[in-house]
Amino acid sequence: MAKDKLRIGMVGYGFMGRTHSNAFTQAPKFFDLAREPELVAVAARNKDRAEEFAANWGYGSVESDWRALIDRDDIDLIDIAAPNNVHHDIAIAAAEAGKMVMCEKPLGRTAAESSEMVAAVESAGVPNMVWYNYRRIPAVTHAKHLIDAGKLGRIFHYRAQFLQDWTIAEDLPQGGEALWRLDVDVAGSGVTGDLLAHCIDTAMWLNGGIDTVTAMTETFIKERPHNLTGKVEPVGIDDASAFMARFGNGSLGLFEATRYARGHKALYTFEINGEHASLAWDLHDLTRLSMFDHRDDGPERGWRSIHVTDGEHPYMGNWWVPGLHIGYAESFVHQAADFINGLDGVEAAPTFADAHRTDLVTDAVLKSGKTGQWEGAS
Ligand code: SOE
Repeated sequence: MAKDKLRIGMVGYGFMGRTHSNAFTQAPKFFDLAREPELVAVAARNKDRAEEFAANWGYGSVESDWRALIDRDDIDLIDIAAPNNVHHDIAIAAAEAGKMVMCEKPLGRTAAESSEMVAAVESAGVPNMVWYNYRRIPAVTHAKHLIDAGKLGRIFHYRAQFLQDWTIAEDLPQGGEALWRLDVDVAGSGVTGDLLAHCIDTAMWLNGGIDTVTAMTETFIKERPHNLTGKVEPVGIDDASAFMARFGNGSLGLFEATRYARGHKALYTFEINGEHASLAWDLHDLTRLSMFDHRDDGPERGWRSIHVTDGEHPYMGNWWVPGLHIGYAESFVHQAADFINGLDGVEAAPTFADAHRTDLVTDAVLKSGKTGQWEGAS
């Protein structure tokens, strides 16, 4: 029997537009989905680029204004893969039009923005989700299962880093298509909203809510030419951000993100230490989960490296044969599959409300970076 369609309208054609489009294309080939995703239309201001993108990914048509996409009655889901400054208006308009909404992270530039977005999807009663994709790397999902099964016991410590090095050059401009992440008006913040938000989302998923934080933030390059104005303008984003946190379960957190760690391209790592066991994960070796279990026999006790590629590991039974890898792109495929299969009952997280809680923490980090005080984060 033919499945009902899930008709998708995509806003944006950049890096994230590609990861999301690939996810909707691959998901039905590997997962048994409740509905069949269909790439109906893409909206973006640059019509030529949008047409090229649509032809490559198989979208049926192109709109040059996202409002036109929302007005269409042949679209069920609006997927926002555009820069952060437009998430708020698009998500609210989509929800008010009764569309399902998926949004790239961070949900808002601020928690105030995302709280309005949560109110809009909740009052419209539309399914919603934010693309915090790293939760769905099988090794990370496996960590969640081990923690939830109580294998670690009481948790004492959580630490995470997200290190990059692509903005070190002083003459790198800010603003415009590829560089909007450096423009505070568009991005909302620097590494706090872009990179720490991932670490915070995973941390709260694995280890529960964060109550308070104390942070330091720094902008190393204070002025950069702006691609849109042609002038040298002050830089408003944080280039590096580090914070300590107290989790609701009593454990202590240590987080760091920077775009100034020469040699690191996307080194996202986390470690969690409990009374019985510890887990560690590294995005550059993403199929492996390291585990130390103190309950192992003494002479054999040590860090083991679990190759999370077996059929019984999360998501892996849907891919190739045991031992063969999947990667970054597939975390988005899993997210698309979980969203679609969650439509008929089970809510697939992170919802807008979950992602708003991450924005509350990033707001508190940025505030503490200025005040030098501990700040409430929930
Ligand atoms: C920034 O370079 C970036 O692309 C983030 O925006 C993504 O969310 C992250 O997953 C990889 O790095």
